[in-house]
Order: sequence, then C-alpha cells, then structure tokens
Amino acid sequence: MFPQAGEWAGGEAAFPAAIKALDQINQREDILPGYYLNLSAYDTRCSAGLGTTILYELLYNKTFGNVNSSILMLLGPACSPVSTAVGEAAKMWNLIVLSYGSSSPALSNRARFHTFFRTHPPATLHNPTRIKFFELFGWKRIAILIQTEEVWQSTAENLEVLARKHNVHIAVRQLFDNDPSHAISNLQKDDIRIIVGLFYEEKARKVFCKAYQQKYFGESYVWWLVGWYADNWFLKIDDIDCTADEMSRAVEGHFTTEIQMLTDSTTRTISGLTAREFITDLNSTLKQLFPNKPVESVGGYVESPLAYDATWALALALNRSLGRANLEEWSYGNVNMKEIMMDDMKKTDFFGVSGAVKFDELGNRMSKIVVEQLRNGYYHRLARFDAEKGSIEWLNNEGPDGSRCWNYKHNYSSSY
Ligand code: ABU
Repeated sequence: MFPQAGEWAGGEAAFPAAIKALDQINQREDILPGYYLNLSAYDTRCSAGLGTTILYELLYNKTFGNVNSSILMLLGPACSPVSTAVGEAAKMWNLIVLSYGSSSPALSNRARFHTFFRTHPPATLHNPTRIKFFELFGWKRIAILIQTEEVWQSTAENLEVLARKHNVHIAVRQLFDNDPSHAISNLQKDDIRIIVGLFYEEKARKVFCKAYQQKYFGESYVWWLVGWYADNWFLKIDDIDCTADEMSRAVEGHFTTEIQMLTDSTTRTISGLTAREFITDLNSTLKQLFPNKPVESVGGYVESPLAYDATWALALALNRSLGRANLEEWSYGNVNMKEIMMDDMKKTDFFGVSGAVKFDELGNRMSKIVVEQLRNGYYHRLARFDAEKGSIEWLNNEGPDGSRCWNYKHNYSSSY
C-alpha cells in the first residue's frame, strides 16, 4: 500500500524504492530460488477507509487488480491511520503486515496488532530527545498542540508521562481537527513559549499561517515539530491564506526531531549497495518520475530507505520459511504456516540502507534521533541523540560543549 495523495503521500518515493529492492531480490539466485516475487501496488491516499476497502478486495475478490491468489504478505501501509485499520483486521486473516511508514505508538500494542511489524520506528522515540533538550535549556513550561488522530494523541500521552517524570510541566494541551485558529489563540492567552507540534504536514501549514496572522511567532517562541515533512513544506501555499514570505517568517527557527532513516555508514548493505549508492540511484529515478519537483519534495523521500529495507525484510523472511513451509500451500486459514512466517519475521537481522534491521518483541525498530533547526529557510543538523544511552552527539559548533562538527541541509541529495 503506497499512498500517492492525502495527508502524507509517502508512497511517491517509497514505491520506487520498494521496486528497486524487489528487482534486486528477483535477480538473486540465493533468495527464494525458483520463485519470482510479485508486488501489486495500491494507492490508499492515506485514507483508512480506502485502505480497508483495498484489503477487503484483496481478501475476497479474486479478480481485484492483478492478484489472482492469496497474497503472502502486505508491504505497507504508510500512514498510521491506515496501518491502524488494516493492521488490526489483517490478523484475522493471519496476514503479516510490514509497514515502512507508520509511526503511531498505538501500533506497538501486540494484542491489537498481532501480525504487524514496521521498519519505521515509533514516534515515542522523539520524546526522550525533546525532554533532554528542554532540560538542557531549562525549559519547564511546555504546551502540546495536537491534531486529533491516534498517531499524534498517543505520542502526546507518552510525552506527558515522560515530562512528569522529569519535572517538565505540560501546561497546556490543545487539540484541533481541521482549523487550528482557536487552539493557537488559547496558547497565546496562556502565554506559552515552548510548543511541541504534533500534526501532519498539511495541518502544519495551517498552524503556521494562523500563527503568523495571530502574531504568535518570532524569537520569543520555540516550536518543536517532526522532521519528516518534505523540504520547503512551508512554501507550498495553495491551500492557505498566507504568502510564502509570511510562512517563511512564521516557521523560522523551529526545531525538529527525526529518526535517522539513512545510515551514515559506508559498509555495503544486504543488497551489495552502500546507502550512498542506493540514494544516488533513487535520486535519478525520482528526477525522471517527478521532473517538476526537487527530489526532497517527493512524498516519502526521507522514508524511502525504510521501504527498501522493508521489501528486503519480507523477502528474507519468506526465504527462511522456504525450508519449513511450502509457499504454494499458503492460504489465509493456514495458521501453521502463519506461525512459521511470523517466526521468520522475528528472526530478521540484516544491515540495510537504514542501518541494522531487526524487530523487538512488539514488531518495532529502534533508531537514533537527529535534531535539526530551520535557519534562513534551511534545515541544519544540530545533534544526534541516543535514547538508550541518553547521550547527545553535537553535529556543529553550536552545542553547549562547543564541539565542532558539520552543518548541512537535511536532504540526502544535497549531501550526496
Ligand atoms: N514518517 C512518516 C510517519 C507517518 C505516519 O505515522 O502516519
């Protein structure tokens, strides 16, 4: 499932990345020998309703798309609301789901999502980083502005628990559905200066346009957002009532936290490519597919390494199952075979373009977090945070310890 539209069109870049992995896997004689792995792709438009309909058609309608037998496994969905709907239903058909794009902490519930795995780490991973920075700068009074979706609400709940433990006071918690005007007025009334914003990119544009109009921006305010929006997301102004210049002023200086999705390592990955070779190849494909967009603005560009590695993870798990199960005997009622495939998914352990790929007991993946700041319209890397060790590695000369590193725009194409 690869969304090409909606709140997050993450499938735009994730699909070509998955196809690259699939082509390489199909050429390898040591992986699934004698089999050709076929991928049938569907656009969910980031809609839970459409995702569920597609799953229903795949399960019941043998003439749907070009799938004429039971599907072995499901790659995707991307958006968390779709994974929530599809992931919960899939277990009823013993279908393994591997998402490359869903961050919702709610998806870590093994009872609800028994057959669900993801190469995208859960969004709770951002919270220790946020708290670490609040402590570092002595910020004690914080607000959370939340879009009403489970992905954001469950991240906020986790942040509140962590904040309490560290004596950081979550003074205000504002929810909004579509129009954030009211929520922003309330933040302003309460004189909140540090705000964690939990919302999709389209809503982020509305938030900052309103913040500009209500004069709730500038050096006295510090916003913390997620870092996976497309580059220059704030310059897309067709759906808001602000100019590009106004938006640039409103967003200037905000911080982001993001999972490190492309490894810095120069080691060859499972496919034989280095991470750098993978992204260079993907960049040239995306330039052909989307000639009118910079690659960094293609939906799911940042997450594309996770889609590539997810495809490898599925193929390698199926390959392990070959020794113990006859793939041709697969049907949705074959619980025995589902157990074998689940077992083989849990054994996942390889080095991919996103780093070491393995799942914990909740089907999750862990990663380091990168902190960036938007300065003069460009994102600059500030630090990398290792939540397991609680350690910060400063990536430029502006950390409190004065250590020197480097400064670069956060997209992959400019660094490679
Ligand atoms: N990095 C994209 C996360 C999108 C989602 O969880 O819906």
